[in-house]
Amino acid sequence: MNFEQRLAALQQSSEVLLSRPNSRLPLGNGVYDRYAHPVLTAAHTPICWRYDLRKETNPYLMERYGINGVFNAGAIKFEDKYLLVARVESVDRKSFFAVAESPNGTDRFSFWDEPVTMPETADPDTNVYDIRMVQHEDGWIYGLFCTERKDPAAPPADQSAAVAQCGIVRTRDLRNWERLPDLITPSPQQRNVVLHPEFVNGQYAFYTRPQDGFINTGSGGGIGFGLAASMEQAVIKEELVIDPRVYHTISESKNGLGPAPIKTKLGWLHLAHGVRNTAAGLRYVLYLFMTDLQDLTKVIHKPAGYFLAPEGEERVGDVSNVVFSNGWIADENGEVFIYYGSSDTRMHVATSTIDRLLDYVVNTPEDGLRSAVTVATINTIIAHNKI
Ligand code: M1P
Repeated sequence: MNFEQRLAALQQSSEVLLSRPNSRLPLGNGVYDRYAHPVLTAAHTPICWRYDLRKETNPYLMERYGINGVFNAGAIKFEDKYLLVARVESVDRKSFFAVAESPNGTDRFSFWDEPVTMPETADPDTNVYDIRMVQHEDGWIYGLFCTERKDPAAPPADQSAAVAQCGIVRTRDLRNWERLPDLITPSPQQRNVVLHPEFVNGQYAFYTRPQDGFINTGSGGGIGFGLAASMEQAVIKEELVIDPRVYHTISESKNGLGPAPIKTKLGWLHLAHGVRNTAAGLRYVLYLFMTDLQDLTKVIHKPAGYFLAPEGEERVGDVSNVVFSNGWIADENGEVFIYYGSSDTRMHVATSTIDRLLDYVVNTPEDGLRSAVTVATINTIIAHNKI
């Protein structure tokens, strides 16, 4: 294949992928529907990002800078388009953000021309990932993400110790981004920080995930909550854990909030991830819970176990057995698009409705924390079905 033929083949395969329709898988579990294809993969990134397309400088038309994965995207509906602000990871292991848009939320996602050029602070980020997009009632669209830097206290032999903190940007159009100072909290490490969309007592409200170490939560962990007076230098003085880790549950090792919660007539609907350790490594699943409309720190419903766990190809990837969500979109007609990354490799969508999610959250029994309670719960369902 000569240069021209190879270029035509590359362009054609990209066009086929980007225009591929997605179809809802049959039956489902009644709570949500999965789809046949991932919505974003490394192959969805434009070929002009990965290839030098000039024959004089790239006669073999080889990839110059490969993309390893596209996953853990923030999501927002903007100007009638479904936008994903994806975590794109290149072969050098660095993540960055890039916006992809779809006309219907389930297929034909295509990246904007260039990735996001994220402004840095005076202390440059080594790696940025897992952005949560929120349209705040103050008028700005905020992006809260994890910024990771080498741990300055680590001995030279340790080249993996890092400090994770919450970086903050804001925008009005997702093209021009203003970087704000990193969030200051009482915890030495933060990931999975989310901005609440409304003011609380005139302050900005945050969901946090305090932890002692970069990977391990240490003695604390859980989903925290705190208030800050301003976003220009956001400082949380007090963090209250509202959804702690619990022994022998899906979030025994750690948990973290996903996207910003959705306001419903019954309460704030939250999507989060829970992590437990297994002989095969960490297993990440998604779960839902609801907090009180007035008291955001009060969990009023929490169904037992997971809402969505990795299945089929979702189970395999760079970090296998992981589903992770930091983006969902609730449409005016009540439809909900749940975007989730699988195994730190690709992005998927599942669809549901506010009504179905409320039914699930309110009517699913809570975790009884013992096998005997699980059997009793199932026996109650069986008994009702005999009547
Ligand atoms: O590799 C699994 C996930 O690990 C981290 O999540 P958490 O902070 O909850 O441990 C993040 O790096 C996330 O991006 C990743 O998917």
